Amino acid sequence: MTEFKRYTVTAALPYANGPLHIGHIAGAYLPADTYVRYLRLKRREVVFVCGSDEYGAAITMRAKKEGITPRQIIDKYHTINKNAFERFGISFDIYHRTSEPIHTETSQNFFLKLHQQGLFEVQESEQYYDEQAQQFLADRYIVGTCPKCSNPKAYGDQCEKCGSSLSPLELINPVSTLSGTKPVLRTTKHWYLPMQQFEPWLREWIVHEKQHQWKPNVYGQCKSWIEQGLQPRSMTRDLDWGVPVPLPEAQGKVLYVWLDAPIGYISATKEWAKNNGKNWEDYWKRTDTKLVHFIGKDNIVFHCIIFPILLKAHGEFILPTDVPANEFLNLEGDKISTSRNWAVWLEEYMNDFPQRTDELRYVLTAISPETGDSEFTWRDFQARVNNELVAILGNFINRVWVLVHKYFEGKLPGSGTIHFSDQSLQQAVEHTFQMLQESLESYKFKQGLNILMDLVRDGNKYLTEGEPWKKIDSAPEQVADILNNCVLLAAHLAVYMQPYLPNTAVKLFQMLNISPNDCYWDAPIALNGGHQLSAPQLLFQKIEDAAIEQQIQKLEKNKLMHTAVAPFKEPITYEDFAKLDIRIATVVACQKVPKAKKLLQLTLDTGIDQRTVVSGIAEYFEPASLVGKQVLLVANLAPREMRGIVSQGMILTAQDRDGRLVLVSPEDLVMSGSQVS
Ligand code: B3M
Ligand code: ZN
Repeated sequence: MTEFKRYTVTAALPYANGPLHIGHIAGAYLPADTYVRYLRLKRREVVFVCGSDEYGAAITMRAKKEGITPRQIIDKYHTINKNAFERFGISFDIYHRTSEPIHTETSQNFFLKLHQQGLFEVQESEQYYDEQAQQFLADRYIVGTCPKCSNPKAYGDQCEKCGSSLSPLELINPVSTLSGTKPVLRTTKHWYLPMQQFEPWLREWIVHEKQHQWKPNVYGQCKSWIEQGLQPRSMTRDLDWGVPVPLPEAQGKVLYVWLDAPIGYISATKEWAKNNGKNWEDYWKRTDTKLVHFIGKDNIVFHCIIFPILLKAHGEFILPTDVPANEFLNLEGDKISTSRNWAVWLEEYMNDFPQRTDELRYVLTAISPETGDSEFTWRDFQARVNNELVAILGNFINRVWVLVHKYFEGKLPGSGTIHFSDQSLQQAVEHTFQMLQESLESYKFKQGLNILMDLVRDGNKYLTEGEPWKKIDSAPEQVADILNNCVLLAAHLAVYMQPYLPNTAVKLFQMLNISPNDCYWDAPIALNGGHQLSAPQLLFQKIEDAAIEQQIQKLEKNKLMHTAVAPFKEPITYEDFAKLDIRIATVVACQKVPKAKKLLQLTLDTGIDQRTVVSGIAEYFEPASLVGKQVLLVANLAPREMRGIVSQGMILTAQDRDGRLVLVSPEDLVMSGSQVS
């Protein structure tokens, strides 16, 4: 295996078009941060870059929705997200922006170099144009019927119902979301990356080099892309929001957002290097640098196929060594969705659970979607915090500190350097060190966390079985020995937990009364007899039922507010409406229709006649409960026969979100036969 001198670690640049939720954190930022904290503990040279992705249709669509400019959108969400990451403790070395001039320059130069090499194929093609809005339409701006599953709301690039990726030309009945009109085809010119030319190289690189190195979910996606055959992909767009294409003949065109965004990692590194006296090229152009991209699974093709092709074609850059992409995190049985507000927002979590970022880090790692989709539930969150962090980790440390203070006034007994006198404890520590390191190096963060917690369990067991409270009078030497072993174990835990639980580690170092700077991954921990420990503090507190109930209720409320309602029907004229004769009628009798589960037979007094109406509401009403009620009747509906009964009209009901029907009735009693208009 290659020895790397330095690390360039990137985390996907979030679109600056909305706030962050736990799915983002679990998908990319938390594993990246855990990894980087580990590397720093190993005293490795590392830069950790991220920033806002500020171009593309994702931004312009949001701006349109909020009724403000794209610039206002990115300023707003860049600030919000940068602060949220900081508050949560994601330790980027820089959180940059793709709207910065250094990024424009970097991505334009990148494009120009490829252009000068004659890489791009310039092609004219027909693309959808909105004549009313006077612009070409990004794929996302076009909706229509999916040719594969008939979903009427498929986007120009993808159908979210069946998951097929589409091109706008495949949509049936395309409509522009800008103006609601039918777009027309117009000829336009674009610069295409001939991806197919790179297929043999890509095959060699991915199939031969990465097959056993990359995670199966990542490798699998790449392989299937290659197998399907690579197509030329346009690297320019007709949009007014983006990095301008640096060619005189490309007036009014911008770079494809998936061309400029990954270059955003490079421009962020440049900016960081400039501010920190480093040479950015060391981080991007030297083969002894390990480049690692942390992303979610929807970004795999861009980071494993398209960006590497661009880097390779450019010629001066290294390629990613690893792309440890995660799958998705679901929430309480449903996909996380920004538009439906079905999410736990990072900012809200931090407000509702102040000073409890490590708790969320712990749980999100414990349920990390490393190999498949996984799920966050509030009950599980509570259980893991209470039964693991509080009951296992917090409890061990607390017991040890209380005992050392009780028996030895908080001073480590004895003199000289403390070593493990218990063989099996020493072995457990060594084993943890090895396994944890292996897990972290291979992006198995969940596994690493389990190994760490097992060591805490070993500590608890050792303390419980040692029973120092029973021996303090008869064998104080033995008690001293047990507690020294426990404190030494705690000191190791403080080091090993740092990547996962950085704030808890700080507290533990305070309690140990040693500086975290003196302890790093490979350094032996020196504790001496006579060393004074600080007073115990509680590392974690129980999460109460009420707090969890409140979160669940908040989600439920959102669900109610965001349940999809049917779209409006085609407009009608007043004359159309006036044809309906809707009357108030009073139920005078009601009975079930034999052998028809859903039907009730109602006798209605209309003020003019008494008539029979059959209605499909039997599942929701007891017949007797309806007698005397007033209902709305469509009185001039042509009679229809159902189960041998002629129904003269129809009564009006409304459907609840769970499909339940309720009667629509006048608020006050009115005369039967009153017209409704
Ligand atoms: N902004 C997509 C996303 O947030 C995109 C990532 C860019 S990484 C260079 O899913
Ligand atoms: Zn579909």
